[in-house]
Parts: sequence; structure tokens; C-alpha cells
Amino acid sequence: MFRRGLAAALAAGVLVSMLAACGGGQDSSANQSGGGSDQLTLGFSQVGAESGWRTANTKSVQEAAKEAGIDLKFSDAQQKQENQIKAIRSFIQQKVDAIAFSPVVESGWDTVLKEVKDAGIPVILTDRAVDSTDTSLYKTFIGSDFVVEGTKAGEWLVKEYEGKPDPVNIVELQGTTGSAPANDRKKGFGDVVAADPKFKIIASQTGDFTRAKGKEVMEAFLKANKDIDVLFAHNDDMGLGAIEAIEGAGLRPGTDIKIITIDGVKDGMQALADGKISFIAECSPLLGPQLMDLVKKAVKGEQIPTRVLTEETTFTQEQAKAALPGRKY
Ligand code: GZL
Repeated sequence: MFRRGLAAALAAGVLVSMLAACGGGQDSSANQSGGGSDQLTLGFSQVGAESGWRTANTKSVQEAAKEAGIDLKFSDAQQKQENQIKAIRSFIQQKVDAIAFSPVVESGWDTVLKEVKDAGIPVILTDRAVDSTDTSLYKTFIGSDFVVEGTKAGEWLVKEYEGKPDPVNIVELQGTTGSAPANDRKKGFGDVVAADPKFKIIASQTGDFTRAKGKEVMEAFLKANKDIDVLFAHNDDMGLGAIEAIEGAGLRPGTDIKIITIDGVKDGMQALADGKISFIAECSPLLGPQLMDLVKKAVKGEQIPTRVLTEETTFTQEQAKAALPGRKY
């Protein structure tokens, strides 16, 4: 009787922990190297699958975990903060060794990060940052400087229109509202173009980092504004959607309307090589290997830098043509 009762209780316990792991969104748990008590377990909450960049980032994280022999519990939040918070709570219940996540938006994380800290689990922010003033809530942030990416985009535009006094009408497709890349890219770009009054941002709206929304919002921009000179899109995918809208309006992307984007994914680089995009500031998604190294060090209690900045560059049309053959993503 006792054994049967115990077996039933154990089975129920397993069921509860499995259900708990499904904290909203889509979850997968790949025991990357066959398990074992000394194997590290990492809970990873990903933003979603909204763009080519995100897909490449997920691939980098999953491949690096496998390479590092880390058991990865992966959760796709489908771009919803509540799903990320549920996933993080399920990771606590599963007693993972470390938690890493890319916060879909900057705010609203202190409560759940305090729960993780109280559970004694190290947290690593990857790709995007949070605006928590309590930096003890996470060990480090590995990702790009999005303000610099926006600045690079603005500086290219200023150079492109040097010596041309006519007004330059700009429309802007912003990333996900409230996300660090959207806030910071807007700031970096806006601060540069604000220095010269000939540059006017005549419309600015979120396209949520997706092609579909980028196309939809660009169609609205085109209907409302007859003389658009430049599109600044916070990522390639929205720029690629906008290209469809521009061509649908009988205009030539890259010629009638110059397009500046950020990321440097293969489809964006191809559009740049084809002259439909005019300039790309790179944002590397290949964070996986460095992330796993940081996870191992954090779990061991080793000192790690509080900020790890990713290396990235920019591309003109000629540079894109040269880089495309060897492009990893
Ligand atoms: C930037 C990343 C952004 C990309 C988009 O690090 O968070 O999210 O620029 C992606 O393509 O959707």
C-alpha cells in the first residue's frame, strides 16, 4: 500500500513539475548531453520568434548549450512579458543552476528577479537589458549597445546628405514598444539627426520588429505622406516588409526612398546588396558561446564582468556583397 501510495505521489510530483515547466509560451527541454548529476541546467526564456535575428539567436544559444554540455530548458515567450515571468518562475521550481533571458521589454522585472535571487540562482541578461536600478538582481548583461547602433545609422544619413540643403523627410519604424533596442536605437538616431534642422522625422510608429507589421505601417506612412525621402527601420525584418509596401506603391526602395536598417541578417544583407536597402548597422545574434561561458563561471561563483559588449560593424552595398558568401546568419 505504502509503495503504491509513494509511487502515486511521486508520479503526481513529476506531473506537477512538468506542468509547472509549461509556464506559458512554448517550452522545450533538451537534455543536451544525456544528463548526469554534475551537468549544469540552464533555464532560458527567449523573447519569441519574431524576426530572422531572433531565429539566429535561438540557434546560437541552443547549439552552444549542446556544445557546452549544458542541459537547456528553453521557453519561447511569444513576445509576451507574462510568459517570460511564468517561465522564470517555473525555472525556480525546477531548481535550475542558472537562468538567462532576453527581456522583451525593459520594465517590470524587479519582483520576479528578487524571487530568483532569493532562490540563490544566478541570472544572466542576454541581448536586451532591464531598467531595474538594483543591479544585484543579475550577474551580467551580454549584448549590443543599441544607442551606438542608432547613432551609426544617423551618422551614415548625415554623411549621405552632406552639402544638400533641402529638407529630408524621414519616417521611422520602431521596434517593440518599451524594449531596450527600440528605446535606445530611437535615441541614438534621433540625437544625431536633431543636430541639423533639415532632417525631419515626419512619422514614427512601432512595427514590433516583424515584417508583416513593418509592411502594414509603411503602407499607412505612404498613404499619409507624399514626400518621404528616408525610412529608418529598427531592424531588417521591418525594413523588408516596408520594401514590399514601397514597391506596392510603385516606388523604388533604395532609390526613391533610402532605407536604413539594423541587424545584418542574410535577407537584409541581400536587399542591401541589391540596392533596395541603403545601409545596415550590424547587431550580432551569435551570443550563444559567450553566454554558456558566462553561465559556467557564474554557477561556480567566479567573478564575471557586469557588462559584456558584443563586437559589431556596419555595411554599405559593396561591403554587403563581399560579406554575403560567408554570412553565418
Ligand atoms: C536586438 C534584438 C532585436 C533585433 C530584432 O538585440 O533584441 O530583436 O534587432 C529582434 O530583429 O527582433
